Amino acid sequence: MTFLRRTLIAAATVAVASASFSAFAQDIKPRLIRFGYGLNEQSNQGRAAKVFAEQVEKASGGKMKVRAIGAAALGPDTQMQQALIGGAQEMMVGSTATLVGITKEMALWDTPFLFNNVKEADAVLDGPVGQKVMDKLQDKGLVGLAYWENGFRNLTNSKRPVTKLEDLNDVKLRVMQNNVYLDSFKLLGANAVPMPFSELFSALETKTVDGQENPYNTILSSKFYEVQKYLSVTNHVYSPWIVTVSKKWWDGLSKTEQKILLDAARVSRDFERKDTRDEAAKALGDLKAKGMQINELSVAETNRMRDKLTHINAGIATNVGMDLWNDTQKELTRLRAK
Ligand code: 2Q2
Repeated sequence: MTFLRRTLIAAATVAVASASFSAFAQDIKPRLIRFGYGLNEQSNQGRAAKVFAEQVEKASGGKMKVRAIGAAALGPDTQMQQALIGGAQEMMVGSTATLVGITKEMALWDTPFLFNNVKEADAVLDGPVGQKVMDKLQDKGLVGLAYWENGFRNLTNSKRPVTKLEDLNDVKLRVMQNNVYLDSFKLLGANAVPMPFSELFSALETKTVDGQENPYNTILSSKFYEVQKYLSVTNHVYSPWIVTVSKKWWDGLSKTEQKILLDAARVSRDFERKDTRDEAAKALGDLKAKGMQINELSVAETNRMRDKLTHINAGIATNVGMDLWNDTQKELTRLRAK
């Protein structure tokens, strides 16, 4: 092929691409999106934030730029939420548990042992119940786009292996800033202390707290194995993350721009869930290799824990509303009958 011919073909390709693009190009303005998150860049949260950024840039022909800012450099979850509400920051991903002070319905996801497996979690979160909870954010100045997976939470501490509830008695345990978590671990006998995630590593290191609970992925990526000896497999609750947008800012976007963000949130969600599950499947081996001592809980002890925690369900149901609570139970019964 001659040089001229190659050049002509290249020029024609560009022309076709920009013609199909220009149909909606005027709907896309140059935008800078600050997308904050709390874990580090090497975490499952960081990897998925990168996928989100790439998707948005690709779909907007490079006009919408996402600056993904991790490690709570824009502040812990609660601070970023306020920045979104005020319009000082565009987007974030964080725990649903830290949103409960803004949207009480989010406490539904804090219900201990709500989901038996990730299939149930995906079905409920991506179904009508999950959407209903997400839509509640809009009255408070936030728009929810997708639920990502944080995962099933497990207990670590530096004092002793927790094999029975009594082992928790004098353990100072960091929990998220959320009353359901606070009440749950008090009920289990621990000395529960609410604290933002960004302060957790150093609190564990200095023994300000003895323990914490998070999915395997986070125990690995945040290097908690350096300051925690014991891991007890409790799987006491499934914890979602949620991608949110400042409503103030969102309302000024065109439909095309909004769709680009929603689609990218869903693409990154699918990537993130798979990535998280792949990592979690190998994580126990990795954590053992890093020196952690891991113990399972006996069926009898797991049942004791479940029974105790059942006592807080009535309070959650009242707080999120009986209709929402019953819809969730109905949906779970339907899924389990399949
Ligand atoms: O224990 C926690 O706080 C974590 O499970 C969350 O992942 C953390 O708060 C993230 O939302 C930080 O972005």
